[in-house]
Amino acid sequence: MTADAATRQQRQTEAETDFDAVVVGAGFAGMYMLHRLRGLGFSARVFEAGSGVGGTWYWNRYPGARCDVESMQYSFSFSEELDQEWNWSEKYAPQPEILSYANHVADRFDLRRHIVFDTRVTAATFDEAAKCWSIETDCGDRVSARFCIMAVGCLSAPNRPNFRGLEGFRGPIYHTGEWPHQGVDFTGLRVGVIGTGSSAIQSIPIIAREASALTVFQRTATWSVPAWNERLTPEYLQTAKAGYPALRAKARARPTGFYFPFNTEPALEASPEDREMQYEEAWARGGLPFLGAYGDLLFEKAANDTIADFARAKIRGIVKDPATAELLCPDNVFGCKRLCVDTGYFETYNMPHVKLVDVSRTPIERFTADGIEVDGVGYPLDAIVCATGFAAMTGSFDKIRITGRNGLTLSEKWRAGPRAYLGIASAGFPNLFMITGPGSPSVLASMIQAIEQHVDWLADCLGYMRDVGATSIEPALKDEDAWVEHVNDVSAVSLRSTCSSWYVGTNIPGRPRVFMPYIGGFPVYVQKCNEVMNGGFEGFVLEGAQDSNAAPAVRYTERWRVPLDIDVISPAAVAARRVPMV
Ligand code: N01
Repeated sequence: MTADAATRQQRQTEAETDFDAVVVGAGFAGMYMLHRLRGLGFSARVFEAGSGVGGTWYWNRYPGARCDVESMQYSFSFSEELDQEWNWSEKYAPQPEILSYANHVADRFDLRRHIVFDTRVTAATFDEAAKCWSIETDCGDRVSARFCIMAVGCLSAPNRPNFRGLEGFRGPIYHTGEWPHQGVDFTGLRVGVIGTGSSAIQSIPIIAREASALTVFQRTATWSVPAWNERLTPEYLQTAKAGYPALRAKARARPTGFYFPFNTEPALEASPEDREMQYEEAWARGGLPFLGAYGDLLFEKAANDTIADFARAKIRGIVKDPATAELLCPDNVFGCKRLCVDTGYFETYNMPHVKLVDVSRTPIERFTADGIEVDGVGYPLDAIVCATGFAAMTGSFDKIRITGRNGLTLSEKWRAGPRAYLGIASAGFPNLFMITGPGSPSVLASMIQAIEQHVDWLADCLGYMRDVGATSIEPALKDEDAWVEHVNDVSAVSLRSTCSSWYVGTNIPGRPRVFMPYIGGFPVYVQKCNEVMNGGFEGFVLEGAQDSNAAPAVRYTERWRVPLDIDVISPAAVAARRVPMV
């Protein structure tokens, strides 16, 4: 029997079956959720649109794709054996290696037989009488489950701007977030790249090496810090693995969910000479930790100006053509949009066949058969790469018709911005959960740690519901409202809320401007989740529980009960404390 036929047969066999849980998506979130559900003895089915596991790392195969959180930390932490047996080859792992890791996890924990691939969930409808979800797919499946868990990813719905004349372009158009699996050979081609976010920053230097001409269309100049990527030696791995449990514990206590040196001193209290030295040292370490040079950089504009000036000077020092250098110098808050981490990005503009086109004042007018037109000037191209990002945080939910109580759809409820208690569940949608949903640290923490914490919390929650015989759980509206307000309040104290970015949804025309992730810091958030659980799921309404006062058995959440140590908590958490916790 072929693999396709086997999948089809499996789907038919399963079509009549009820599950305790259906999980949507087999990225890191879906895989770990499945592992925990199976460990608790729940029946579960995962539906995955792709042909394999890995989520983001399955789809984003563009040249140069790699993680910008160090690989030793961008990995699951739930299994000490897994930590010890896997060897990362580089400081920042390339996409194929992360995908291999995802496949290794799927095999090691025997996950595949519960996953149906090549199948996209199209609808999920709550049956109020039966208190369960009916889930439909684009392959005609219809299954029911007590719990429906959305593991759909924060950056999984590609943003494809509807440029005029798009269909008339003669060459291929690629999106970095849905890259062809067989790869693309740009040798000798005139290539256009639209966008200068993380995906573009990583792919541009590599595409430039192949293309005969490369034109980058930039709407907003980007802040980027060198990665200084390197191979990891066996000695390094041995030492790092010996200290793995301690590293994991330190990471959990950090606002970002991953560990790096962080100087909590304010930049504004340092002398200009000391600041320069501090920035040089942080630049030499490179990567996202550059923002840890001082504690007030994302809270005081004057402090931010000092790091912005330093980084602009670096760009001017690298890029030889002064006009191009000026165009590449951002004028917004440093680190306001997601900071980029690069290898040779700015240097690429010194290559004679690479051109930068400013589309900030005069946007891309249209695609023609032969290329792109801006301000009446035609740029002839053989291939176009849209590195235009994603409908972040809510885009993947919008693709599924999710209908809760009284026929209300999630899209309708979220029209003015997402509303979810703790970023885990939304009132009116009982037994529906989201992993790293809007209102949780998610994209502002290391994704895998954020995922693990949510999954562990959910596993304990579902275990508790079974222990006390509860049939449904959903947030109380007043607690959800208070949490959403708190998320907004905290975001207002950070400079990150001041610019237009996918954090606030404004990268897509027409979307409401709402700061979607929770910026108060990972440990502050974890503490809130722990308190909610300790309090018998405070802020949630449980139906059908025989003894709802029974203390929840903490099976998996225990490892997230890290002490809140103010010395290691960033200004994000300190800022959160300026606003009363709900
Ligand atoms: O997307 P982006 P991305 N005309 O939204 C431009 C994660 N990630 O895929 O800034 C012209 O950042 C847009 O311009 P502007 C990471 O969290 C991680 O690069 O809106 N330009 C912008 O320059 C990251 O932040 C890794 O003015 C248009 C670009 O397209 C997130 O994913 C690697 C346009 C989109 O940038 C998203 O990154 C990759 C238009 N109509 C991604 N529309 C690592 O771990 C959009 N743009 C390293």
